[in-house]
Amino acid sequence: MNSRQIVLAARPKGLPKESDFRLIERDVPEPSEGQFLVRTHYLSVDPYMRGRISDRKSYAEPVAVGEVMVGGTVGTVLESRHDRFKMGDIVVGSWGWQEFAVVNGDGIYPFNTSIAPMSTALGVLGMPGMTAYFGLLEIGQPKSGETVLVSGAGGAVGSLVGQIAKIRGCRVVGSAGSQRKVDHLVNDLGFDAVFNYKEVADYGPKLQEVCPNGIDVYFDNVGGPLTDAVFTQINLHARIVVCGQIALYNAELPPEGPRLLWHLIVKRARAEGFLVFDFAKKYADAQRQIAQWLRDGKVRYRETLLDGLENAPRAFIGLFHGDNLGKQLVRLVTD
Ligand code: NAP
Ligand code: FER
Repeated sequence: MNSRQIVLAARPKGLPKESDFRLIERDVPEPSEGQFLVRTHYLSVDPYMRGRISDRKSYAEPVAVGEVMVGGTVGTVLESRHDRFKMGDIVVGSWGWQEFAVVNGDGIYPFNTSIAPMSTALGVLGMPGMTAYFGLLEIGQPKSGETVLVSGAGGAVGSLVGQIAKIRGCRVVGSAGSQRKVDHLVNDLGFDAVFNYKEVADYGPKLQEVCPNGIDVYFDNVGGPLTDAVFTQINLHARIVVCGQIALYNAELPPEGPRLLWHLIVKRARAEGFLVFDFAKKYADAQRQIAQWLRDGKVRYRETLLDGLENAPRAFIGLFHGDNLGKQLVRLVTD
């Protein structure tokens, strides 16, 4: 049988373009012993993919030009010659931007859709959910009454960070790139204050206005000039959770910003980077807790869907324009 796939056509320079990707058709072999055939229902597009398609050394080899794009996927087993997976199972894994794939089960797990719909395996109950949970609770260590600021607050990670910080009794402030996101975060998710960073000329006074008691935890999804301004507003023993730096992912030369580590000395503060994968052994605990919060109505999530494999490059590029509210997914099959 044939499967459509998206392959990397060229290494992007700066902001990726649709022409950096190509749609092709390839034959999918019959599964042999120990393998099974999966059909992709949803695929994830994530900011980290910008790093995987550049030449930069990373935790994994970059995607080669001509190779299928990497990425989280969820779907159903169509045919199986594997002992642990049978036809009809719903599975989550990382078989990339393709309609069908033959896989051996490594890194593939069953997903229980009685908890939440299949798509959440890539969002609130998936990698972004785990990032928010461990990044905030283990690296940020928020305490009741503290002020938590989260940048990129309208996205998959940021929107959950803010809600978990509210559950922990914090005052939660966010930054996001559109009025629609600001309204959603304040009105639907209970953020205490949110500002549209695109409409702020000078971040210092804005941060003083929205964080009158200073900043105890900064969960940074974006980096760049906003993060520079935050360094000047942190409290004694503040924690800066370095989760993402999306404002810099397309930069061809690293921008030279102000050098701000002085503030860490004066405030005896900590800035710590982390990778979600380091918490893999504890994912099941976090999933149980987030599922409970979903059932109790304490956590809500949004998804932004684009239909059709051919739209995966557009969905990915849209992340850098802020097109998504909540988790950006590509839907290949309607549930
Ligand atoms: P997301 O927030 O759902 O989507 C990306 C968002 O980034 C966009 O919607 C856009 O929102 C914002 N953005 C894009 N360009 C920007 C810029 N120049 N300045 C400020 N904001 C910009 O993505 P996500 O999956 O939740 O990931 C959020 C961050 O966490 C990313 O930096 C990602 O790399 C990081 N992350 C880290 C780990 C880890 O293990 N450390 C794991 C997962 C994710 P606006 O409308 O607000 O601009
Ligand atoms: C991310 C940003 C960076 C992410 C992972 C990385 C899983 C890791 C990069 C590296 O190891 O080079 O959003 O999400």
